[in-house]
Amino acid sequence: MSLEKQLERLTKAAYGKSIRACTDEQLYDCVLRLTKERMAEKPVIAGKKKVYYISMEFLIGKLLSNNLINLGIYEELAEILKKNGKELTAIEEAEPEPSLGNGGLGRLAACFLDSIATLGLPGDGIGLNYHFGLFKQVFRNKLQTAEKNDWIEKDSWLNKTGTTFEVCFGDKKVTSVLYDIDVIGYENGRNKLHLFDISSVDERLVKSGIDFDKTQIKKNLTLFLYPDDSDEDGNLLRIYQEYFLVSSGAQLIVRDLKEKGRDLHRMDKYVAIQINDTHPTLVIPELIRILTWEEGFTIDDAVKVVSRTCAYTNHTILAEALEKWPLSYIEKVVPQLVPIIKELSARVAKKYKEPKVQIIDGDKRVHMAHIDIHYGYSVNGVAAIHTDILKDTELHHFYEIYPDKFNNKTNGITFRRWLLSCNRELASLLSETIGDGYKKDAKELEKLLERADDRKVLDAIDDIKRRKKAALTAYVKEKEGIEIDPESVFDIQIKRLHEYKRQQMNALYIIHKYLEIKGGKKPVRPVTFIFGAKAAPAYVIAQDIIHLLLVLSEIVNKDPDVSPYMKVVMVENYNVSYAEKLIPACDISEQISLASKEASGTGNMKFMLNGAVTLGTSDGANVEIHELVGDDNIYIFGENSDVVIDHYAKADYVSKDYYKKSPVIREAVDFIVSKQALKAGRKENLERLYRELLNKDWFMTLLDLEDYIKVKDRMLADYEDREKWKRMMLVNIAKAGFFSSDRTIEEYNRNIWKL
Ligand code: 26V
Repeated sequence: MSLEKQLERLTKAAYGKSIRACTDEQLYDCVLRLTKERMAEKPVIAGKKKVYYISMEFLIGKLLSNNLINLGIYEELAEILKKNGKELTAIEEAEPEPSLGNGGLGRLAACFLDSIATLGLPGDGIGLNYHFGLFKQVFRNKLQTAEKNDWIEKDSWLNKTGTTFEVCFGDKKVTSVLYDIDVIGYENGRNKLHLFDISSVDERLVKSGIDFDKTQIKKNLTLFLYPDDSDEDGNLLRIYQEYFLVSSGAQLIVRDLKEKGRDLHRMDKYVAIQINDTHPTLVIPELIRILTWEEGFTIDDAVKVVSRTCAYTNHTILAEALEKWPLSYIEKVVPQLVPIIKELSARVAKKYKEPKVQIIDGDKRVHMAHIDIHYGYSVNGVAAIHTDILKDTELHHFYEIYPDKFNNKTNGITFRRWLLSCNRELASLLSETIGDGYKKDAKELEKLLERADDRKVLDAIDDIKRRKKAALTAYVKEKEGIEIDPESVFDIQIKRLHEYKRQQMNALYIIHKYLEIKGGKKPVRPVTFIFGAKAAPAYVIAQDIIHLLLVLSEIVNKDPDVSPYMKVVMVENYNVSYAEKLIPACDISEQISLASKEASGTGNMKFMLNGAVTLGTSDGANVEIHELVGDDNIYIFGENSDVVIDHYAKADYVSKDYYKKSPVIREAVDFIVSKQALKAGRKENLERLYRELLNKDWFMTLLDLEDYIKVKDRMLADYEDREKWKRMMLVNIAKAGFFSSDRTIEEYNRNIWKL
């Protein structure tokens, strides 16, 4: 049936109307159904061996545009709608965003599913069907507040499967219900994202905001992504969620193997399980439990085959982010796993005396990553520098025991979403200039280098940037009520709020610039500083940094001496959909984490692909971006990871010394508690932040501030050399091919999964 007929049939059936007579919301509903019908026709990707990517988060974002692109019907549908007086982009706005992840880790999982299907590899995601995704951020009195964020409508991408499993928490039994979302590869077949839900979930448990009774597990288990884990009930709920995920997932995997008549003793020949950070680690003891209790395996056989099946990805070296659960908590939630964990721990203790590699430590805490490393066959970091740090310092003792398990898989992003969908103009220009090949083989972007001196191509890239900046200007006006200058330089920092990412350093630069302008030193061109960031509700200093940014936004934007030269915008409720509008419009990509702390970053790759130039530290994937584009096409500043790691080892970083030494630093830091700032903001928050910077500054903001100011100023000056800048844009786009998640997935498959 023609696409138009199919859509017409759907609008008639659902609303008794023609396409033309439907509202955008009604059309979204019908286009959703149409897309799902088309996806269901795609063949399921099959093969002898399959990977299961198991993760507590899949930050899939809106799916309509991507699915249409991958099905190859985006343009045709847009045409049909246009003929009927409708805009596909307006219809896309009606889709709610499934924010089933916190940030990079969850978004990576979503990009990977796209690439696995695009490469035609058999691979499914296993996750949880949170009813409320990451909280909706609302600013009140220049402070972040959190509201619940629902995304499941009557019709959604979820398909009911009819499959259920029983999950036992000790002698408490609950029912796990499986929903599937189809994952279509770009011009390829279909895999699935399996999302488990608890049958007894009750949304009425939510009181105001995101508060709910954390003890009512049967009602709350799949209500929220990452509940506040600052108290014991929150921690226990987190373990309930983790076990619910892995038990449901393990049962699904075993059922699939048995249905296909596979010998479970050779499970590793048919299945690879990629464990996304330590959150799903319990899948290891759970599989061992199922094989020994239900399938008659000896413990030795079970341990052997599970260890050959599971592989672990580490996503952070931050100690506070590495899960260490008190054994007593696990005992409370899943007592049936405790003897298995103890046995796994005892086997390690018997073989290795080093305290740092034990599974259960002296305080009776279970180190989840240690289970993964001892009882998995692969351990990978997510960027070259990150993997090196794991080998050399954080996991050095493990590296000595298992050198062959360690490997690097530098992260990537799906170009379907982060270029073809979010920047259709740039994608068409690239097709005209170098052909369509880059869509399937991202390395072909390098062909663009041959045109690095071609005026027409350079101007065309610049022209697209202008159009994207104009579009963002209008959007920011509508959403935030702030007027920005589309001719200004757009300097953007969008990512979760965390001290190690150092949004506070950017804020200090803004203060510095503000004071310079007040002192009469006007920049040649205005600058617009844009931020987007959510902070964990219990993370106090992060809330204070958001407060400072909102205070600065008011002070700067309302000051008639300054606002013609600079503006500060903190966008509300930054999410994937907002990112898709911000990234194509960016000139300066802020990647300023303290060296050694950002495992990889993936926003840095998205910006580069869309022609922004990076201002960054030698951290995470910035290091590889630097290697690819060369010194002339990136702005690197700050101390490197060796120096930083050394400061931590010697505990010799004293922020106050930097404050005392430098009048520039002093002036900027003091402004936080100036009369002017205290008038616009809250004393409690600003003073706390000020004290933190002076007395602690754990992530060494002041260490790099002067260099940051210097290099950022140089970068802004270079922006005025328009020809030079355009060339930098082109080189960044041309070199971004390495960061396609297709490349990352090919590497995972070649070295780890071997599908
Ligand atoms: C978690 C937590 C939990 C509470 C305390 C503070 C804290 C800080 C960081 C984290 C991050 C956990 C893991 C994670 O999300 N890692 C991110 O993974 C991305 C995909 O590999 C990578 O690009 C980011 O650099 C890395 O931070």
